Amino acid sequence: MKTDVAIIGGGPAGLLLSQLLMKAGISTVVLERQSRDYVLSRIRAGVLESGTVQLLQEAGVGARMQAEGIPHHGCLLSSDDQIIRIDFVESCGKQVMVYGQTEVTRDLYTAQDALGARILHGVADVVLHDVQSDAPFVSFTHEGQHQRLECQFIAGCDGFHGVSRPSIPAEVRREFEKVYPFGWLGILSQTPPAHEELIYANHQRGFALASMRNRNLSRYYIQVPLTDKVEDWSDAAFWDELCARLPAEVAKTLVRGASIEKSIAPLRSFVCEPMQWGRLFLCGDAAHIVPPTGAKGLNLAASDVFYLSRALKAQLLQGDGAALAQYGAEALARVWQAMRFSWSMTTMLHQFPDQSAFDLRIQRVGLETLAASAEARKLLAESYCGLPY
Ligand code: FAS
Ligand code: PHB
Repeated sequence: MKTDVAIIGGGPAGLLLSQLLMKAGISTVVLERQSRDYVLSRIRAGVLESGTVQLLQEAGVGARMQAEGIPHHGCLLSSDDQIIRIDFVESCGKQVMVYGQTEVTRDLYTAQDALGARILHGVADVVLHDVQSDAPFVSFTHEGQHQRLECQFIAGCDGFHGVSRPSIPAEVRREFEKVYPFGWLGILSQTPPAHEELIYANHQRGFALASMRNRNLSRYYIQVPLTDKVEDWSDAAFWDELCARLPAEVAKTLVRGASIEKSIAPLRSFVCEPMQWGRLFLCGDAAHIVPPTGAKGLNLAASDVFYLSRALKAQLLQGDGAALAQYGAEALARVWQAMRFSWSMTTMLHQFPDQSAFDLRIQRVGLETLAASAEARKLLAESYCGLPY
C-alpha cells in the first residue's frame, strides 16, 4: 500500500488533515484503532473558535455547522451569586460557535466518504518505521492481515495515548506536564440549557460549567475529587450539586432530566517538544493536552492541522520545504499561549485541595479585576475566541 501522507488516528485532527490534503490532490490513508461508531460515541468538546469554523468551511464541512451550530457572542463567569459577562463582540469583535465535537467528527467522516478517502478502522499493532529517512513506512494489522503502508510523510494524530509521540526517542523529547488534583464529572441531558450562554462557575464547593449542544441538549460539568467514580453520582446528586454551585437565579429555573451520558475526565496540561522528528509530524492531542476550562483542546488540534496542511501542500505541490521545517516551532508558539490561558482559567475557577487563604484571595481578586476592567475582559475574550493563526 502507498500514499503521500500516512495519518495515524481518525479523530478530528486526522480527519480534518486528510480532508484538507485530499481536496488539494494529496493522497492520504487514515489508520484508526477504533470503529467509526466508537469514535462517534465519544462526547468531548463543545465550543469552536472562529479559526476552527473557518478551517472547517475551507475543508467543505461547514454546512451543517452553520445550520445547526449556535453562534455565541459572550459567556458568563460567576462566583457564588456574582455574575460577570464577557462580551466577545464588544471586547474583540469575534464570536464562537457552539457545535459538538461529535458532530464535527460526523461531518468530517461524511465528507471523507464523499471524497473516497481510505480510512481503515480496527487497525492494530501500528508501528512507525524509518521516520528519519526519506522513505518512512507504517506497519500494522488490519482484518487479520499484516500490512505495510509506504509514504512520504507521517502525521501522528493518534491522541494522548497513541504510538506517534513515543516514536520520537525519549532522549529527543522534552515533555512538560501539570496534573490537576481533580476531574470533571460531565453529563449530557435532553433538557433546555440553563442559560443562553455558557456559565463558568467558581464556588467554594467547587467549579461547575453549564454548557449545551443545542436548544434541547445540555452539557454540564462539576469538579470532583480524583477518587470519585461515575457510579458514586446519581443523577439527582449531580443536579443538586450543580445547582448548589450555579448562581441562585440560574439554579432555580434549571430543568433537570435523565443523563444520557455521564463520565469523569481527568485534567492535565501537557506539551511535547518537538512536535516533529524527521518525517513524523505530531498534531492535536498526540502533542499536547489542555484542561477543558478554556475550551482549547479541539481548537488547538485545528490550528495544528492548519499549519501542517499548509506546510505539506507547499512541500508536496511546490517542492518548498521551508514551512514544513518550521511546523513544530510555529504550532508550539500558539500551543503555549493556549496552554497558559487554559491553566489560568483552571486556577482561577477551581477549588484546590491544598489551597491557602492567599490562594483564595488571589482567585477573588482575579474575578474582581474582570468585573472592574474592560481591558481584563478583552484579554480573556481574545484568548477564549482564539488567537490568530
Ligand atoms: P483524539 O484523541 O480525538 O483522536 C485520536 C484518535 O486516534 C482516536 O480516534 C483514537 O482511537 C486513535 N488512536 C489512538 N491510538 C491509535 C493507534 N495506535 N493506532 C490508530 N489509531 C489510534 N476539548 C475541548 O476543547 N473541550 C472539552 O470539553 C473537551 N472535553 C474532553 C473530554 C475528554 C474525556 C477528553 C479525552 C478530551 C476532551 N477534550 C475537550 C479534548 C478533545 O476534544 C481533544 O482535544 C480532541 O479530541 C483532539 O482531537 P485529536 O487530536 O484528533 O485526538
Ligand atoms: C462543552 O460544552 O463540552 C464544553 C464547553 C466549554 C468548555 C469545556 C467544555 O470550556
